[in-house]
Amino acid sequence: PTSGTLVKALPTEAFIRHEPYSVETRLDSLPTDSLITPTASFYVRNHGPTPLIAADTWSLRVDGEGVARPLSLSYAQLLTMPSVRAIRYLECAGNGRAYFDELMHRPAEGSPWRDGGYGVAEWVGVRLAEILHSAGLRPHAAWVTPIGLDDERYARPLPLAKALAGDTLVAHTMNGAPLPPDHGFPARVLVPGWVGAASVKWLGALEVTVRQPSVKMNTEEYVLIGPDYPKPPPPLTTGVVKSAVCLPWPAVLPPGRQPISGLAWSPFGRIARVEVSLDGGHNYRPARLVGDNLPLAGVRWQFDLDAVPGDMTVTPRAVDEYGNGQPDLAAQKWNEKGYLFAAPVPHPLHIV
Ligand code: MTE
Ligand code: MO
Repeated sequence: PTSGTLVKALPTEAFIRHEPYSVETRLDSLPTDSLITPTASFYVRNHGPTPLIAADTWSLRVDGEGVARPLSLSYAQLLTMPSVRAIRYLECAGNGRAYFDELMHRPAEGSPWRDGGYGVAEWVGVRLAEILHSAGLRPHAAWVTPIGLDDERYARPLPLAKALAGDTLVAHTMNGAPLPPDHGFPARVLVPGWVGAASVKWLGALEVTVRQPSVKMNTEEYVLIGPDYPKPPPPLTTGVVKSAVCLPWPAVLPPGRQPISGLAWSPFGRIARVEVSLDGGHNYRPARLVGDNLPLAGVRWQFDLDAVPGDMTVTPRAVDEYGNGQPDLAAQKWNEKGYLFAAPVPHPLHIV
């Protein structure tokens, strides 16, 4: 049986939320001297109530036809395994969904997120590879499906190569503390560079199989449905290069010269440059990169704005070290569920 029977038996008071909880990081409220999003400000995206799981009765089951020695790890065992530390961002696939409607005038289904479905944390965890190897991977193993202990048994299959990648983790620590319940206590998967949906929280099992299991999160949700995408709709994997302005929406600013700050990030590596347009995306000028610039985490940028009374927009766009950039709005593909919005966004400013 799955260790998750424990959760099913909990009374409803055990949930710290009774409705699916989704909140954006307020990029305008982040400390500017660090790339790390404080845990209390880190966006949350839950499909159901938050389970509150007791660490002392929790276990992680590793089994399936793809492993020779199925095993079960306790929380104490997980904590004593060799661990790695990684500063990585998570971003919801639906981050920026509001802009399909607001900028492309083609609404998409789902919550109208702007840019705050993004956060950077310092994670500590055990390499998923280390756990899989200790269960004895069989030669024909090809898929690893992490399964969550939340009500709907949230699951997202990972191809073996991605599961074995060096920084794919079973994370137990976020910004120096155990994961809070909303972020997956006692343990979650972290799949850097992939959409947040791949980073399964409240991890209860890892099932290793030869074929790709068919789960809702790969066939119905987190798939790209639209005229520009093949059928059947492909599941989402890698995220997109993004940039955002760290100001309220809209921002009210005084006239005069002043620094405007923002963030940019890439699922492939480091950001190489950020440019800013003041004419809605026709002409761009370089912005300065400031502070840490970390691969698969992000960088902060700054731009000196000469603000004149009236309405203005600031539109950033970023390019990473491999030349991956943001598509023009005209090249942004639309999809029904509003995933992977990547075009530059004109951020509205009222100068008074
Ligand atoms: N894992 C489980 N078990 N249940 C969920 O609802 N939501 C996913 C993913 N992992 C989810 C989950 C989605 S869509 C995202 S974007 C990230 O978790 C959000 O992680 P966070 O809430 O820690 O920011
Ligand atoms: Mo998400």
